[in-house]
Amino acid sequence: MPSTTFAPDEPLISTIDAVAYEARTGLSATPKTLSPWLFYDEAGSHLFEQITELPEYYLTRTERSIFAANASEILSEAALGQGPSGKLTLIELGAGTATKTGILLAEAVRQQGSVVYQPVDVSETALAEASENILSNIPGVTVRSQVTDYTREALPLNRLPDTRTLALYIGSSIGNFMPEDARDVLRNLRAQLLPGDTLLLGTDLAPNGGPVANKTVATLLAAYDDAAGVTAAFNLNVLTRLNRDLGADFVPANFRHRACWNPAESRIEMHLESLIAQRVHIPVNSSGRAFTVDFARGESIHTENSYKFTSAAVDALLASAKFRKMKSWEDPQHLFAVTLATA
Ligand code: AVJ
Repeated sequence: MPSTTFAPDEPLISTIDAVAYEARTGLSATPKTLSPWLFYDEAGSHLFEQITELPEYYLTRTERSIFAANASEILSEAALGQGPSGKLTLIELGAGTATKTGILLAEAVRQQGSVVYQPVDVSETALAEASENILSNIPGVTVRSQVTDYTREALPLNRLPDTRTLALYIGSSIGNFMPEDARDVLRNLRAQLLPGDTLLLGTDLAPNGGPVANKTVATLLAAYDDAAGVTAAFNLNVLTRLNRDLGADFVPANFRHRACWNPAESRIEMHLESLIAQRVHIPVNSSGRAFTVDFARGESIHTENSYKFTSAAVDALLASAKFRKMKSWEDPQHLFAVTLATA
């Protein structure tokens, strides 16, 4: 599918259709659910950026520190087997504003003189910010951004002879998917890569599950329920989005943010819990007809899963998608892992 452009406050009809479809199917299911991609309208993308800077949200800064400590090794491993005149091209799935990627791009420029960077995201505004950041801070990078839902559409892999592609799937984005879906996303990615291309996967590690003590469940919960209430605002913003995009009449103050650890599934769950018994009207749905949603007091909408992996689980996930693990790096506290695998 070709790249599409739209003003952030004026989504494509097809975006509204997708929002309507999610709302109708998710809110008529038992238990009620909404897909996490709905978080990322302009306000939600901005709130997510704020989350990444919170003291409790260790993920972003920890992954950045792993890149900073190991960029040279990561890039040279990924470039192995490349032709003599070839250069590594970096493509990033779900790039967002690409704040951590700069470290890897600067190292790629150091190693090979220049680099082509292809950020892919569903958010046009995030991509615009990504290219601006990269272009003004790292000379030698050519940015080719593309608005694409990488879970459904083909990746814009522009290949030059002799070059290898390094696909970045970082930030624990894979953690949003149920295990089989995560495997399918990686299989789909691998099907579009050539032998010798590589994947760099960033995963948040499970609490005290592996061979070493790393983080407590309390640390994990705080990362998803911060003291300043930014994550609560991020979660509740999905209701504001449904109001705007579909003309729904959610009163966000009638819901509260809840984060919990599900040890059986090894995931953090985010929910929006209805504080009262209430009925919500949604005038637009995917078949163009209005519908209503009833909430009992205490009933919740499950809005996100964020899976946490042991290093064995990362290996198993990669193997299930037929990637071969090359090497992985962790921070000294074993909070987060970055794994390089070949297609
Ligand atoms: C962007 C999916 C990696 O799961 O940690 C942050 C989203 N949700 N705080 C995550 C998120 C609540 C984030 N990912």
